[in-house]
Amino acid sequence: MPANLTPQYLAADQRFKEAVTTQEKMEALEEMMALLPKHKGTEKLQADLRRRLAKLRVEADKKHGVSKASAMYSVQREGAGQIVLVAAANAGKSSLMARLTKAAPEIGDYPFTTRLPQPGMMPYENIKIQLVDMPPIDPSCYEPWMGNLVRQADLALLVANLGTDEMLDEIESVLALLENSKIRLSGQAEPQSEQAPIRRTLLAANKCDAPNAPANLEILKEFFGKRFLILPVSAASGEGLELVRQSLFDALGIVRIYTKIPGKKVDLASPPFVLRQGSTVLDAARAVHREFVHSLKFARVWSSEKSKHSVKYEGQMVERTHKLHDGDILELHA
Ligand SMILES: Nc1nc2c(ncn2[C@@H]2O[C@H](COP(=O)(O)OP(=O)(O)O)[C@@H](O)[C@H]2O)c(=O)[nH]1
Ligand SMILES: [Mg+2]
Repeated sequence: MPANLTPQYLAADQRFKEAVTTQEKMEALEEMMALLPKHKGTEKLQADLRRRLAKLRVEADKKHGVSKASAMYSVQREGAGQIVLVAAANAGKSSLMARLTKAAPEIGDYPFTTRLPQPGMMPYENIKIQLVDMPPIDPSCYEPWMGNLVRQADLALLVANLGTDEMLDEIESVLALLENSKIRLSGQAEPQSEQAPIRRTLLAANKCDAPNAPANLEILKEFFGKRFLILPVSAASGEGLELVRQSLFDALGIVRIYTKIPGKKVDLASPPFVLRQGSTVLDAARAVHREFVHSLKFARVWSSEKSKHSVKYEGQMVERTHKLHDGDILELHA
């Protein structure tokens, strides 16, 4: 090292050695280049710094590129829950997606029209639920990001094609591919296991309008009726769509809670707070405002006309630990 380096240069050199991120390293190197006295004796060092900086820039670009790609294959959660559609090619995922949401996915009677995850919002009464259309789960195009999306979602909608005699093989193949990625689809909300995350799943039996559909539906029930709730549906005719919508909401395991100000009427048209089933008054208070967690003295509960719970509440005082039901109206007293 040349002898005439300033203390400032040596400090920057020290920062470079301690830097962890590429960004920090690049900043330290740039500073060193600026502080380095430019003369014959430092030419080799100048060249060395330039080379190191160039290498880091390439590294940073690469990293940036990778993060852009992974962003393309992940879906920002929105709404009251995230549901992924999984199926072999041509089962009618994209057609169902178009029917249930306002998204406009590509639909084709040739396979593999959908290459990226396509989110769309499904309205359900006064809330919106996110559906994510996916490329077919097929050995020829399966990629790890698809499994990751299924793993991260709240629920999966497995789509069977009642219009083909390959129906069972297709379903088996989808289940096997996911299980290879350590994801098990199950009709039950089973406890999670370490080895294979279990994704709760409903089975949509699509194309129930097809000529061979009744026979195939019987076969499907025989093989998968115990494992999954089967929902016959037709994206083409619209038959069964309402039941799919309703069943997806039910399986998400969420409750909608309305709040009212003491002495005022509740506004059931305003968006509700969406909480997990089993949530308590305290959980709802926390969702309304963090401060309530400390200041909450008591609460009153009413059942709204939207409530399907057998017990009707009419303003009873309840404890913080009281469990809420879908459609409940809550008045919080601090
Ligand atoms: N008969 C009938 N055809 C359907 C139905 N749903 C989708 N299709 C057709 O099946 C083909 C594949 O549909 P698409 O939604 O692209 O399937 P994806 O590959 O699972 O996304 C298209 O030709 C659709 O028109 C249905 O309910 N009944
Ligand atoms: Mg598609």
